[in-house]
Amino acid sequence: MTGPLRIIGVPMDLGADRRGVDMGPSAIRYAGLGDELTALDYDPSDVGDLPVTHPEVGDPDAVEPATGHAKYVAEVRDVCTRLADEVSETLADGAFPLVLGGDHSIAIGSVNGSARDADIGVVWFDAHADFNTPATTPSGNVHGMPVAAFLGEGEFADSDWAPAGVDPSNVALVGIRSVDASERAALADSDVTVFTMSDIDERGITDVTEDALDVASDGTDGIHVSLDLDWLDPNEAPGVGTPVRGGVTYREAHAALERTAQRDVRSMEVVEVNPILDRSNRTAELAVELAASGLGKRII
Ligand code: 4U7
Ligand code: MN
Ligand code: MN
Ligand code: MN
Repeated sequence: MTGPLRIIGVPMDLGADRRGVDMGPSAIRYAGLGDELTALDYDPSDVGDLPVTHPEVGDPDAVEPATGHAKYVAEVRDVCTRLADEVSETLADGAFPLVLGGDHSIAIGSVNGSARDADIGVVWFDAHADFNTPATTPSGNVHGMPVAAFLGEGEFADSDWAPAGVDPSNVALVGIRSVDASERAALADSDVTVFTMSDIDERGITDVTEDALDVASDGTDGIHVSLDLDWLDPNEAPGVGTPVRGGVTYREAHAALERTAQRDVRSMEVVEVNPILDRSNRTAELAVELAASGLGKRII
């Protein structure tokens, strides 16, 4: 890769319970993202942050699609629509879109934008499956739903949240260790490929990542990489709202992103960094390092 790259901040916290994740884009920039990308020979430009309504202003009870519970869904939809336009324009201009979250609900926008003029695969590095729907969610939080949303699962069927250009057989979840019972059933019925932490224990991170990248590459024009920082063990990445013990190590995370950089990566997002819960901006610094590995940084 290298070449023009556009940084798109999305200070979204409407899809999660913990306030503070809206400061993620600032913390990631402060951790030196721009300089790191310039050192990698990218030509980064920063479009700033998309405007996001504050929770005090929005309507937590808005429910859409019609059944179930999805907090702030109207505001999330509005932000994701604008983000999809921004990502798709960035690609049309020949630049690489790097999206900074914000909670993981923004992936609905990133994926819709990346898939607008292409068939894409998705590699989802996360502790969670993010496969709930408004009817199955235990929390009502949209950051637990983006994969179901962009694949048109359940109440998301026939909605404009599901772009034509993403086939479930090209979606791979990696490092999963927290799955709700309803998500487990829905995943078993779907063509999504799930690589759990146990798969990583048994087969090692590089083999598992290569398989996930194969799933996402098969017959597609490129890969969208979605990195939720709670993918890592909380000892490594304390600044996240929904930590789950037993995540990947620092080295495993880099190894996975280094493999990823060898493939046809079309767009990327780093999400769920919460500076309020962090220690000395450690998780934001990690986000910068991992983005750099995913964009081609090598030790030598
Ligand atoms: B994240 C959860 F119930 N599954 O739906 C839910 F455990 O984007 C957590 O991966 C979702 O951080 C976590 O609320 C969303 C819960
Ligand atoms: Mn806010
Ligand atoms: Mn997530
Ligand atoms: Mn997660």
